Amino acid sequence: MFCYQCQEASRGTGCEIIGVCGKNPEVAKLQDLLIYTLKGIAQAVVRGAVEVKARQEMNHEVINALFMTITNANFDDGALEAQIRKMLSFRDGLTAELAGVKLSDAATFTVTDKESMLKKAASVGVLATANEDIRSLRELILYGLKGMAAYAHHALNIGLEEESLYVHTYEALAAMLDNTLGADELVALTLKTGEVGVTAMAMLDKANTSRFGNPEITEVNIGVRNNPAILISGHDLTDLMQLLEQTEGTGVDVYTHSEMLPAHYYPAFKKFTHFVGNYGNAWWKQVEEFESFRGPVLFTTNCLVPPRNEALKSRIFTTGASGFPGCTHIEGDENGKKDFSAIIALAKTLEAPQEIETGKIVGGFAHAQVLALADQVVEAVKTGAIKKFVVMAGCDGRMNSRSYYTEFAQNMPQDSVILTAGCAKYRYNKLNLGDIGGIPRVLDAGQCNDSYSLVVIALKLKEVFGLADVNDLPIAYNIAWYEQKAVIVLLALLYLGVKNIHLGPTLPAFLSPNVANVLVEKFGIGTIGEVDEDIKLFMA
Ligand code: FS2
Ligand code: SF4
Repeated sequence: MFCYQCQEASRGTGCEIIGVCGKNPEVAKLQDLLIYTLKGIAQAVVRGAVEVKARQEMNHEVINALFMTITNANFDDGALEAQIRKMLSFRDGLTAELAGVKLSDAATFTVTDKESMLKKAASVGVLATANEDIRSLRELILYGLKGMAAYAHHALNIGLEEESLYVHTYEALAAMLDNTLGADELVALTLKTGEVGVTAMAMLDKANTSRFGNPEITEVNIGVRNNPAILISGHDLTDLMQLLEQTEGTGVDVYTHSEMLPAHYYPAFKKFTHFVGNYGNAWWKQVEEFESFRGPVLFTTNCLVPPRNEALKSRIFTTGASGFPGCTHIEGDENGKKDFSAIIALAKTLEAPQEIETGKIVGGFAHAQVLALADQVVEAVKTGAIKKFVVMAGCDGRMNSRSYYTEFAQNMPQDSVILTAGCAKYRYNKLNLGDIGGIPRVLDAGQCNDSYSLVVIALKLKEVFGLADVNDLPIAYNIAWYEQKAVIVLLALLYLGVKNIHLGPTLPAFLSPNVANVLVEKFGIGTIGEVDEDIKLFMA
């Protein structure tokens, strides 16, 4: 196996024996073959000038397949094998219609069983591209597509989709098989991927807010009640809605974990009195927090950490693109309806959660809420009460070096405000950093996809202050990344012209020195250093 798609890639270069995330070589190889199969489909679509709009089912499964390969989403070899077979059948149905179209191996290879899949996978993974710069750009685009696919998947669950996203996905995946494309063409394709990333995030924002209302300032309880309960993690709000509807009146409470926290900010979820609060912290703390929670856990997406014992495994359920062998997976019917009765029945037999914290955290500062406070915010900037905003969106992770973000937040000057989204917030959202004239110093917009809200806010401020360039605003970008959704957020920001983004705690292993140089020279991308020095730099 070779994988270097996330920030925790072994030794900062790549996982080769087993993933730091727990992904085993078999799963890694099946994911490689699944991606290769998608490239074959994409080539057939592009070369055969296939009408994308007419391939709804295939489009949806391509998005689902990409999502399944995101870090910490799916560790289930059986599910990946089944998805490869499904995609091969789409591919073969498609190529059968394209007589005379010249296609390469990705569109024509055959496998019979898992063994032949693993054999084939060995020659089609990341390292199959020999030139390290081309490989770097191809993987940068691919990881952006994976992140975009996750957002598109959530929007689709609410009923929204955009043909242009599928068209770009096919074009970009097909381009990865085209050895005539050089670095310049791939850089252009990278920015184009950022553009469709903006489209995907805007679409998901529209889907979420039209279905669940606009997030509003909310105090979220972090303590517990004395009822049996279910913990829901991941990002999918339609799964949460179904779980809340099915648990209503059963005596079973529901709590969010990690990236599901922002669900509390939406009006549609507030009506459920058994939707108690948020339990715990970012994804990587689940190892200990699921023990003390004591009830069942439902994963709607990543980030899943492989459960260490059978007892915990029996309490973990997965749905959507997530999966883990031995954990019960709940499929939806053709209308997306899911039956969570097994989780509810199990919850009733288990103890109430053990309290690990008490109090409240405040969030809900997505674009509509912040724009409703725009006069207050603009006034605070004009009077100098707020001198700087620092966008600290992105992901949290296990590395000790991420304590940088806590220290950074603690030591920022009192006249500065953090804009956040994603699970990165858990490094500082319980610090009680105070407020500036009633505006909290940590403004949480929501999940990582709600970084879109931060962009909307920035563009609005640019307009209000009559600035020509978004980079002239008093906003600095200190983004923490971990998995591929942060990659699409980064590409989206680059596409929108945002410069001088700092990315930490380390730069991606998949950036070759030359590609990293392009990002430094063209976009002023940097990494992080010492907290004190960085604060001086960001506040300048
Ligand atoms: Fe956090 Fe994991 Fe949100 Fe990422 S829970 S690192 O999925 O997408 O962020
Ligand atoms: Fe390693 Fe990250 Fe890939 Fe997992 S996803 S195998 S930790 S690089």
